[in-house]
Amino acid sequence: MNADKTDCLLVIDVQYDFMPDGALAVPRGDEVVPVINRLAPAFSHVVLTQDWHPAGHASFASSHAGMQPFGLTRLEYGEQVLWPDHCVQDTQGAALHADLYVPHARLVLRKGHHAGVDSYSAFMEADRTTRTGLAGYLREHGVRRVFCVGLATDFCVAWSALDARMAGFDVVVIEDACRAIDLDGSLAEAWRDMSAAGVVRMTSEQVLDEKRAGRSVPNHL
Ligand code: VGL
Ligand code: ZN
Repeated sequence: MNADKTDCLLVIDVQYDFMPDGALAVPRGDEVVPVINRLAPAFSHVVLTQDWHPAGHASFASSHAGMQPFGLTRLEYGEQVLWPDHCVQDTQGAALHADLYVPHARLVLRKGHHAGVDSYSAFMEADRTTRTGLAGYLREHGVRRVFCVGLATDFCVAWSALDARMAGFDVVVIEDACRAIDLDGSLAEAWRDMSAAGVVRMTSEQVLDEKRAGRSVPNHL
């Protein structure tokens, strides 16, 4: 049985607005691109996501009078970090990085398109009710294990990894293929939550070694 058939590489939000000179810059965010380009050929199944907000989105500080980026507010569904305007639909900042080379990616999933609801997670929106459909898609294709990479480790990657666990998948986060925003300790908290949920942390070299050996990567304990 080829273990690769039940694996999916989930490439999260490798978009210009999350690059070092982007609107919501992730420090060294551009460094994930060559790492992901090395990883992707080892996976037959690759899914990409795009943060994809309408102008005036509820997660933008500019949509709330008197609020500044990186502040907190309360929306109908709970606390929301307010961000600079970013990844507005069909803008250059929302485009995938042109150097990302994954020609065999099967699906590009756009998230965060509901004006009043954020979606860090590729699986479930921030209201914790609305599903994106990704879990059903992956299940229909026989995927059992999801490898998460991209931006940002402590927001979209972590929320996607946690929701993938919740949906019953084995989950690996490939740490050197991610970069973090790290807002008030959010990175340490994200790793704590992911470890507690049974998310496995690996390096890209470990994953590529396992793939080359044709062995399956150890699952969560
Ligand atoms: C993200 C904040 C707001 C991310 C997206 O991709 O991690 N973070 N929108
Ligand atoms: Zn966003």
